[in-house]
Formats: sequence, structure tokens, C-alpha cells
Amino acid sequence: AVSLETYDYTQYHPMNEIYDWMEQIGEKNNDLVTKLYLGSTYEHRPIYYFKIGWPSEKKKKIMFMDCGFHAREWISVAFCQWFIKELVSTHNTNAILGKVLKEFDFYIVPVFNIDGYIYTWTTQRLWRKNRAPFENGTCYGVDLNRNFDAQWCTIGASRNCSSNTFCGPSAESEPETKALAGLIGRIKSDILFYLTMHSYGKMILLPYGYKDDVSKDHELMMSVATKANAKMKEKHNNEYAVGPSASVIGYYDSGSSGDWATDIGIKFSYTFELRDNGTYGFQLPADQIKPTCEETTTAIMSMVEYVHDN
Ligand code: ING
Ligand code: ZN
Repeated sequence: AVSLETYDYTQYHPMNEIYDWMEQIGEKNNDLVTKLYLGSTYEHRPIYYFKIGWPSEKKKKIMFMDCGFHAREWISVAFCQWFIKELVSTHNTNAILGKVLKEFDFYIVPVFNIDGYIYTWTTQRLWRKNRAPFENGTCYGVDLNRNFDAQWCTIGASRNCSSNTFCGPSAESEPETKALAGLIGRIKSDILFYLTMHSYGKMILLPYGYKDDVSKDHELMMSVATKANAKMKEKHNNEYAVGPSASVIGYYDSGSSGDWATDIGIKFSYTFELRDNGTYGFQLPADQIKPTCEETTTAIMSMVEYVHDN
């Protein structure tokens, strides 16, 4: 078993270590952190999320964040762990964070696609989808970021189960999708931010992916993201591309969680594509975990602060 005191946030970790870590970080910080059950994966593993924030009389806003949608995007999983570590270890020394945790609850899913993540450690490093079998076990996996009920499978997704963008047999067909959409749907009126962390490409993507239209809060969303990007640049002189998904990526995608979150009324829905630009791609070297997580933390805290102050 891993120990929280010596847990190395600058390395990638296999799922059994992350499960250990989740258990300990919840127990050791139980005044601030609650570990909760989200649901089960296709292969019956538990998916957990963390609720992080101080108890309050007032109604709190929620910043919802998920990592590890896509199995091979290891930096995303490393980021959620880093971010949780930052929240629990710096709230005493960081005055802004102390304030933020009184008004916001962070809901964080550190590893969403657990079956896929394990598969990238044991069998195939570049696996993307979940591990549900189709057509008598001749092909595997639904792209969980094409399985949401947002113009499901109309564009930029495939009906072929061997495709990397297989949308599944129906919207929310997968237990992972159903669990996440269920939780978000129940608390959506309190969610101010929905952030979904992917890699790679160095982008902050705004709605929409399935059409050229933008969110009704587009101007505000752009200024929040542009400010966050500028703050991020101060950290390691790294900049991301900011803009609507369809125009920044250059193609359409349907059924993504970011579009779905926008369609159910969540105001600030951003899809992050973390480092890098393709030099290492999904296999980002471990020595970039620290700078990537530092700059991304800066960006996200800037977003919360902006909304907090304005
Ligand atoms: N990229 C995203 C993907 O799901 C994306 C890009 C963003 C698509 C937003 C649709 C909406 O394909 C990665 N790296 O997974
Ligand atoms: Zn992804």
C-alpha cells in the first residue's frame, strides 16, 4: 500500500495505488474532504468522487471536475491528484483558496474511465475508450466522450464499435456515463463550473463541439478563459489555444460531456486539453507532470477567483 506522506505526485500511478491514495486522502482530511461513491464501471469497479469544501450555512456553488475520461490521457489523472493535494495542503497558507473553499465545493472525479486506465497499464498504453464488449466480444469500448445525450452520434462519432470514437448503442448506454450524468443532473442547479480534463493539445475549449453556435454566456466564458490563460502563462511561459471546440479543433464532435453540461444549463463548461502539443502526445514524460499541474492549477484558480470577484 502507498503512504500519503511519501506519495509521489510527479509520477504516474497504477490504479491500485490511486485507490489506496483515494482512501487515505479522504480519511486524513475528513474535516474538508468527503470521499463518495459515483457508480460502477462496466467491469464492476467502484468510481469515486471527492467533495471538498468547508461546511456552510449558505448555499454553496459547485466546481465540478473530472479526469481520466480517456484511458491513455495519464496526465489528466495525475492532474486531479495534484489538484486535490493542493486544495488540502495549501488552504491554510493561501488566503484566496481559504475564501474560495467557504463559497465553493469542489466535486472531483480523479479517474472516470477506470477499466480503460487499468488496460493502458497492463495491456495497451494507447487505449482510449472504456472496456465494454460488443458483437460477441469481437470489439471493445465506447468513447465515453461521445456517449452523452448531446446530439448523440449525429456528427464526429462512429457507430462502428471498433472505432476510437464509437458512440455506443445509445446515449448514456455505458454505466460510467449514466453514473456521471446522473450525479451532475441531480446537482446541476448548484454547479457553476464543469471542467473536464483531457490531453493533449494545450487548449481550453468552449462549447460547442457539435455545432458552430456558441453558448449564450460565450463572451463571459471567453474572458474568464482568456484571463486564466494569461495567468497560466506567467507560471511557465506556456499558453493554450482558447475558443469554441468546433473552431479550435477544426472538426465537429457530438455526445461530449462538455456540450451536454452546457445544454443542461451549466454556465461555465470547459474542456481542457493539457500538455503537450504532440511531441510526446499521450505519453507525456513524468518530468512534465509538475509544471503541467502547476500551470493548470493556476489557470483553474484564476477562473474561480474571477467569478468570485465579479
Ligand atoms: N479530445 C477531445 C475528444 O473527446 C473534444 C476533443 C473536446 C471533443 C470537446 C469534443 C468536445 O476527442 C481528446 N483528447 O480526447
Ligand atoms: Zn480525451
